[in-house]
Amino acid sequence: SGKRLRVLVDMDGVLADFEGGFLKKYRARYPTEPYITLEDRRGFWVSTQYGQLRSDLCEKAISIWESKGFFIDLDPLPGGVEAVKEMAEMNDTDVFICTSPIKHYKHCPHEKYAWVEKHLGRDFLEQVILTRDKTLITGDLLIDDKPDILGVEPNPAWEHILFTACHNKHLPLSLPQRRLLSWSDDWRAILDSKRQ
Ligand code: UMP
Repeated sequence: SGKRLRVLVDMDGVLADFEGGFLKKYRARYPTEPYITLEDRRGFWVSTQYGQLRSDLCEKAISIWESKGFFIDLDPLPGGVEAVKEMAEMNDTDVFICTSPIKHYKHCPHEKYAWVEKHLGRDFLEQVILTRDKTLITGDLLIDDKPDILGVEPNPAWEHILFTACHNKHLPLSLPQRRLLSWSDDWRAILDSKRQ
């Protein structure tokens, strides 16, 4: 009984393989330049770590995700599409995909919608929220691989569940933060823990 559960699910690094897609296209476009393996990734911002490797590599990294085709070509992460479809079918449960587009808006917003249509179906376009400030969106849960989700609202409605990614797996969890290790982990128990 009680009210409906609202789950917000991030896209890059949670449903779509941003890190894998980036590294593959970076190495193809800049085959002689140094790169950072997924094992050596630290910090949410890829551009920052590439800039630390060599200052000019920051803009080379950015050129990859600003290119046409980058976001639509991202592979789904294992189990993510299936989990979101199952979640959406659950009683008293609303699922939204909550994702931040890059400011170079020529391709990214379009391709994020196209990715959802391709992998989740046309009806799922109703569930897409594009925002640069996720603290404004109300929900019970936000499943997201970014460790610090900040914005103008100091007390967001959601509990942030940190989705494990190559760049955050070494971070100590700042209690009481909870993690989802992958889509094979028990996401159903996390949803149940928030139901009234
Ligand atoms: N992004 C950058 N720079 C980086 C890494 C990612 O601009 O170094 C972009 C990709 C996504 C957005 O569009 O940031 C992250 O969105 P969320 O996963 O927080 O929704």
